[in-house]
Amino acid sequence: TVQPETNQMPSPKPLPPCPEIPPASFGSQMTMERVQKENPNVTEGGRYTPPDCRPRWKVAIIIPFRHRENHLKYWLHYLHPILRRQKIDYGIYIINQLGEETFNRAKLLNVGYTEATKDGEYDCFIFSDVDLIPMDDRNLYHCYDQPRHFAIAMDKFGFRLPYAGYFGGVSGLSKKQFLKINGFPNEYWGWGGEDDDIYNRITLNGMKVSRPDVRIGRYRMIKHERDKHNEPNPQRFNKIQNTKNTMKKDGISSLTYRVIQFKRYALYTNISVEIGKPP
Ligand code: UDH
Ligand code: NGS
Repeated sequence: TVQPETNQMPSPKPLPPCPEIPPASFGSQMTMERVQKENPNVTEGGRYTPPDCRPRWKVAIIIPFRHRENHLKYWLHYLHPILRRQKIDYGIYIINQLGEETFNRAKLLNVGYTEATKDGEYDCFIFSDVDLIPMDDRNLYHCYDQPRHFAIAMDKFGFRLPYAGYFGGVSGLSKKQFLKINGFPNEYWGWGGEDDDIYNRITLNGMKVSRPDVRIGRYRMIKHERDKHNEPNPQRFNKIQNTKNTMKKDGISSLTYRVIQFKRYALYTNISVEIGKPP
């Protein structure tokens, strides 16, 4: 009789049991190397153009940024594949506020518009927070005949608009729409109100906000603590009452800043800027 073959190899250690609660979906385990491997057709600076058709839009995606490296890895991991599937031509621009002065989201977005315009022939600008991940591929990242609000149903608001005039999170304007409202305000230092000011600019200039269906405009926000140096701005309530008077002077027409570093990485272009401090 034939003896059963004996295994000469030491028997492999059994795998440990899987954790009862699976690891957090936005932990710290994502790496840029992995995202790069997943997106081989994205070219230097985070640019992409579909290989098989003529894109209808050239979209600059602009992200206001400071000290959110971990969020950025996840944003790139989720967004590059979604954007590729949407068959648009796009480039990713991270606008990094240098120093530790009060954060100024809207001014960084103005910088992003200006720098992207110098870098490529974009006709559409999408402004996205670094911690917002769309959940539905049908939420199309291009421009519309009215300024677009994309992030209309965030998980933290129970997948509903928090108020009718909400324009925060992710929004998009064509070049023409952006210039019509003189861009965004530069004078909102700290948290809050700048998105409401932009909403006012849009309606005061005879436009209205376009939005996707509430079932499509769903987002997950990566949970985080309040950032340092971005405290709620106590002037915000007064300022949003005055958009009509301030928008003509304060905007893309009055923007000043200094680029300290312009660097193309594999998955995005990083522009580090000095934008000053509150008066
Ligand atoms: N941002 C940075 N760094 C900062 C501040 C803001 O990168 O230090 C950017 C980032 O893209 C962020 C966006 O600006 O997504 C908007 O930031 P925000 O602070 O206005 O908005 P968010 O809703 O946080 O992310 C509000 C405070 C939440 C406190 C929750 C406590 N549990
Ligand atoms: C409003 C803020 C907006 C902000 C929105 C959602 O009250 O800037 O809440 O905030 N406007 C003013 O403060 C005037 S959130 O819940 O995401 O922190 O976008």
